[in-house]
Amino acid sequence: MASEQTELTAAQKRFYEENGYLVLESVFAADECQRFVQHLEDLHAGRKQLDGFFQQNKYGFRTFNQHLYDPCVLELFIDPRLYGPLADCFEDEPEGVQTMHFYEGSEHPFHQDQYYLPDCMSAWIAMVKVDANNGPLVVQPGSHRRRLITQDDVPMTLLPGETYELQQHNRYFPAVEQLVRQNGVDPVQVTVNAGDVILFDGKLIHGGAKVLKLGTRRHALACHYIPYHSENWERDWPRISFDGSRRVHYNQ
Ligand SMILES: O=C(O)CCC(=O)C(=O)O
Repeated sequence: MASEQTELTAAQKRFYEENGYLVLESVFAADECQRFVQHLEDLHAGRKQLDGFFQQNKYGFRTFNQHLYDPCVLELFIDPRLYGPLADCFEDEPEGVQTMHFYEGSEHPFHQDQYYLPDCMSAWIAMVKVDANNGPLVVQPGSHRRRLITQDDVPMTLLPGETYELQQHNRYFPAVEQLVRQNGVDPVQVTVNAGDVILFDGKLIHGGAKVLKLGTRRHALACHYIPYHSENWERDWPRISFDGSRRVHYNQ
């Protein structure tokens, strides 16, 4: 059964503020997750056609901003069950800005999402059981209250001959690794069941743990949001409210 929680309890809010993340159990029901996984597998295998469907093989197989062309993803992205918890964390209206659907564990090195999307936070929806075998999220608790590495610290501008991947691997990820050591707190793996949602702060240091059972599926939809009053939006795709309305710029 999916839970009907509309806002966070005081204890959940305290945990989120202290640790920078929080697991909400059974937000989505098992049959909702199964239908979603089947949809994604049908698209992957070519059994279903969808205009715009595109998978990247970058930190595992994944799609990027599928909500912009797939109503199934959009529906989950702005599902009313996510609204209360997100609004509670932001203390503002959440607007959806980005999705990534992961077919498998990403093994993504440690990073902070606000390096890429200022002011953001995430709702990471597990569509299957995620444990040590298939590459869970790994987080450094409390790191959201320490330093944020920004593009002023590690510019995104590429050096001569540098690719984006090299910028990340040679300059950005090492800077975050150093911060992990400075923060001095042991990272933890967050294991969850299908239908659970991990909320996490955009300053929290996190990544994808090593996949122990190679070839296993790890369907998870990573949803990113920014507060309605954030002026930090420079992308050319829309900010989407939970009523479905869209705007591209802050002042629209
Ligand atoms: O799902 C993962 O393994 C990584 C997700 C992530 O890094 C993100 O959503 O920012």
